[in-house]
Amino acid sequence: MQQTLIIVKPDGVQRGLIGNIIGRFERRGLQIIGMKMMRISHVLAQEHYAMHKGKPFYDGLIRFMTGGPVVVLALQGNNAIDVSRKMMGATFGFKAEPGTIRGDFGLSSSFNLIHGSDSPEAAAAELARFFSRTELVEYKLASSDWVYDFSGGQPQ
Ligand code: IDP
Ligand code: MG
Repeated sequence: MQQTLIIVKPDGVQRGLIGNIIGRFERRGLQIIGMKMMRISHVLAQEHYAMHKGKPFYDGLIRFMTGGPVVVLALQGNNAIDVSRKMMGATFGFKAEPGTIRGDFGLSSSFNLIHGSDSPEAAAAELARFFSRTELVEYKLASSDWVYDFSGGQPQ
């Protein structure tokens, strides 16, 4: 089972979309193993978006991500990283397919509602960046026996 880090960005919080966005991941069958509301500090935002430093949108991105509270989620499930990225949709809202989070709620290139890790390496680093070990909760999700076929021992 793979884990990934999701952030409902400040626009998602302020537009009242927290529940809708989290609900989509829940309904898909992904397990929430960590969740909190927080304000991202300047230092944390710079660390999280270090790969974009120097790009024209970088300063605005840091202002955006520190401009209001966010909700961070740790999700677990089969192919959680790829599945979540597909559910988010393309980076720019005006290009994202309907049915995706950005494609259903967004039109902007910068205010695009959600962040999701884009690789196993990024997920590991981002989960450690936003959650302490004790904030990630291990438990059996009751629905998992019907989300996956466990008849062969392994989830299918
Ligand atoms: P991603 O969030 O889909 O992985 P990235 O290319 O990693 O997209 O960019 C990180 C974030 O930076 C985006 O989610 C978006 O908020 C912002 N961003 C990316 N490209 C642009 C741009 O061309 N203009 C304005 N903001 C941008
Ligand atoms: Mg990215």
